[in-house]
Amino acid sequence: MPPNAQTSTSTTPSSTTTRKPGHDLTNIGPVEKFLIQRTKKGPLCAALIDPEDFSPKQASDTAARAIDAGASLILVGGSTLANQGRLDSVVKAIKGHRQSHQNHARSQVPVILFPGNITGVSRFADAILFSSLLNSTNPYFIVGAQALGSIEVYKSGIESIPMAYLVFGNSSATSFIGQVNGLPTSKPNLAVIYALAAKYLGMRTLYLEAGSGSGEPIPAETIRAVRRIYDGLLIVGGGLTTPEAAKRAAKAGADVLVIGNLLQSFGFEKTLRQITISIRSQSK
Ligand code: 1GP
Repeated sequence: MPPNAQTSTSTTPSSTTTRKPGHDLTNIGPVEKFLIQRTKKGPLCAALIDPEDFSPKQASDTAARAIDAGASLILVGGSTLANQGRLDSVVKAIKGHRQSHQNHARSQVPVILFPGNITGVSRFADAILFSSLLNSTNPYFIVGAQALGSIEVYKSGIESIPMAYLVFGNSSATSFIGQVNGLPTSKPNLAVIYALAAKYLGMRTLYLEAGSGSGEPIPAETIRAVRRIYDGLLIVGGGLTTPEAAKRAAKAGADVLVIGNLLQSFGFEKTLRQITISIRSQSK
């Protein structure tokens, strides 16, 4: 952590600050390494907790149940999150539960921020998907929020994973809030040119987002087309609620499948377990 990280009120990092893994452009941090190594063996399932939908206790219980059902990472965030204190409480609850548990699998699972705005930063997380919403029409979501939020990331010392975020369609909360020019699901070539831009800009992770609760997950054809030209970590989410849909996405080349909405349904573990088993069958 940088000197005076927790006490400084300055927004200017000290020039004498020692470099830490998360701040070094040439150094990939431990969480990203973990993801790269694990996804080399096969696709992973991420459980997405939106602090707007869960109390800290519900979040930690849900995360624990998701891990027991086979989730390999926990994402925390949402597009309408306004209360950073709530985010801190949720992240702490999930990590506290995880660390106090004897179950080795649970204690190994990283808790990663998936921010929709500057309120999405918590120093208690293991890493942050530091993302740019490349197909937003508003520069705030491409780089403005990132500049405003960057100092909190710096001060916290948490690992930053550079990510391009691409949103499909125009009817999700994410597309509305992020003011996106939604990518058409039926035009894989448009996704491909954005994915190439992400690659050439050095973004090591790419998230194809259909929108939470979408009735139309990202088509396999689009994932396949992007996979052909993008060799970084490929995350896919939105509307993945069945083992069949998850398997299609994994088979098409997704490295990480994000499951959000499903976690709010009673007895979600059964379906989540089927999902994690079905994507494991795509092991490389
Ligand atoms: C939303 O991609 C994620 O940002 C997850 O989508 O809630 O539909 O699973 P669901």
